[in-house]
Amino acid sequence: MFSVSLINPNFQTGPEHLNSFYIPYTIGTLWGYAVQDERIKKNFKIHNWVFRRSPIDQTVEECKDADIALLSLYIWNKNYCYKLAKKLKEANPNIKIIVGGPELDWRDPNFLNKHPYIDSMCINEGEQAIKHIFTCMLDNEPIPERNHFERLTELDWPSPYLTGVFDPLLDAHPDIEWVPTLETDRGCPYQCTFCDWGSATASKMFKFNMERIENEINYFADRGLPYVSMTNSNFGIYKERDLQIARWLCDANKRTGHPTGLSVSYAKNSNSTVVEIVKMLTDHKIQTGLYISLQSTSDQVLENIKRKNLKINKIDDLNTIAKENNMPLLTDLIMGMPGESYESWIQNIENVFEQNITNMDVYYLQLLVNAPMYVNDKETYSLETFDAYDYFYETNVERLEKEIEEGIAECIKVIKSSNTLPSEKMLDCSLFSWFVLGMHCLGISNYIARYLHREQNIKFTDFYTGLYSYLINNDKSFPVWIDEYKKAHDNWYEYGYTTDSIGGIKSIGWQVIFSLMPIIQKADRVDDFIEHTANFVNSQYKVHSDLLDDYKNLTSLYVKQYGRYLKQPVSMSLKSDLLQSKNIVIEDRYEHFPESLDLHLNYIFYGRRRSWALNKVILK
Ligand code: B12
Ligand code: SF4
Repeated sequence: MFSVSLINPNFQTGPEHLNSFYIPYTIGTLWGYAVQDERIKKNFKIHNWVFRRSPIDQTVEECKDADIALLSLYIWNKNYCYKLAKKLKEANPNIKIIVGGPELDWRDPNFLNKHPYIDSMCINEGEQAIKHIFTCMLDNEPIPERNHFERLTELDWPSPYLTGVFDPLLDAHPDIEWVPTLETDRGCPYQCTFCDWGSATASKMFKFNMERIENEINYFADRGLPYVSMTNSNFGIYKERDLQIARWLCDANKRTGHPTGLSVSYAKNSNSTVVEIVKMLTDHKIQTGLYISLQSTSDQVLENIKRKNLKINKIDDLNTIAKENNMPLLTDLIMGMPGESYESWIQNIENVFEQNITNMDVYYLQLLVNAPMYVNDKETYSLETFDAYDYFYETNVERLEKEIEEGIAECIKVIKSSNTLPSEKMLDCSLFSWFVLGMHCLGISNYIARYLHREQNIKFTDFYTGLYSYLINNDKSFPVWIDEYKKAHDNWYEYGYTTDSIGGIKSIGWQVIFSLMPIIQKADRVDDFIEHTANFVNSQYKVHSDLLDDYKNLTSLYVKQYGRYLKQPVSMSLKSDLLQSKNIVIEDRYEHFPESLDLHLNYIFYGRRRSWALNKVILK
């Protein structure tokens, strides 16, 4: 009998207090495929699971008596896995070390020389490779050093959830809020250059059978797992099938109360099905709106990253559909893409706001080692990167420094500059995004900016450029925060993480861009910034004082402020045409009232996609 260590270590995910970890699905599904073979089933058993980054020596102890270690390499665990593999081999020279996964640097011809403790590597899909390796072991044949199989076209092996593969693991950790992965199909017809999905992009899609999917959803719900993470590249691409899957998710929610959340990537070219799915999921409160990854609105950039001509780029069509279906539209943009300039970045923001989309995320471009952009485009666009650690360690500098010392710290290559965006311009893009994310997307100036755009044709980005200068000259803290932001940003670029605070808020590398509202709220200065905005508008544009009064009174209630929660709905009569409606009611969106300011500030960040920090304004 051979014993196997199944290793896919991860960081904790989501808000700290939830103690959430991903179920190690990938390695479980490989196991599920292999044990279909009766000989393998009889002769191989699970020695242990590794799903989190426990201290290496502890993990070595747990795994060292196994005959085989299967390690799944992702960007979040590669260095930990290499170190673990090396130490395992030292502890047990007979153990067979097998690696695979998207972060495997298989293009490097010296890979196995660099990592002599690895016995075998598997490129791209791993199911057939594992089965082959296990069979070689049973037949006493040497294991190939390099395995590369054609993709599977029939995805019909038993689910690791349904065959109970994970049950002992889940049962052993009742304190953990487990996150399951739902895989309903594999592959993607597109080839976005920043994406690293190995052989699965620019390729045919294959499907898992529906019975398996329905039963998996029920398994998650019956276990009370609140959040499901889907692997689909294009959910909604198969109309009937994907609608049915969404229906099952909703049915499960109705029956058990779970799942209550879902992460999924929608089809890029079939808007109507996607909208139907999202409508169903939002009606059941599993999702909060139509989330569209725009990445950029610039034709040139979209062409450079091979995302042109996708229907999701038609933001105005999407907005119309979202409106018709009374569904919030959410989007994200990626900063620093090939061909993006400061001007085109500002235009991106204008384009998004013009569509009345206020729920927006901004991310920095990441370069993944196996992504076409890294392999082919780095030189063409002079893409300079730095190693960012904060994605995994957040502000836990102590842990990061310890892991750097141990040689197991994980990082992501994040864009620093390109031939169209020198690093000082990148900082300008970042600062402007920080400003509009705080002021517009989180409510302080949103209603008045939209009014001016609607009634006086004022460009959003002109309005915000003016307001930014006004605040620099008229607020005592704002220029200080900007200096602190610049310093934190510089340090992030230089060291890959920061320990700086901005306005008393600890900044975390990439999350810094979302920090303005928490900064303002920590200082209890929402009303000051509303007042500043009103004064700026008064000095710059022709508007009636009634309008400014309405704007101030409404916004003070619209922004959810700690200690001033709307435990009852509030009715208001407006004197102006700010909202084109005289009577309104404002109420808390989720009736959720955290007991401490720190929790409140945390929810501003974690709840941003579901507009947690914005009270609901209902026109009567
Ligand atoms: C779910 C998911 C997540 C989850 C976490 C998942 C988890 N289990 O921990 C969340 C949402 C947290 C997440 C976050 C991120 N993710 Co993610 N994520 C995915 C997603 C959608 C599915 C992964 C999955 O489970 N797939 C199903 C398995 C079965 O497929 P697979 O991973 O391709 O595995 C096959 C092969 O690689 C191989 N294989 C894998 N392991 C092994 C091991 C052995 C021994 C063998 C033989 C073979 C083998 O066989 C498998 C089956 O054929 C993928 C995209 C995708 N659709 O795959 C991205 C993906 C894995 N994520 C990616 C990235 C970049 C990120 C982020 C860095 C994004 C960001 N902008 O911050 C973060 C970092 C997370 C963090 N802080 O730790 C990249 C990974 C690139 C890389 N080189 O690792 C991917 C590929 C997305 C992409 N298209 O570029 N992610
Ligand atoms: S980003 Fe999404 S759509 Fe683009 S290639 Fe990757 S999986 Fe496909």
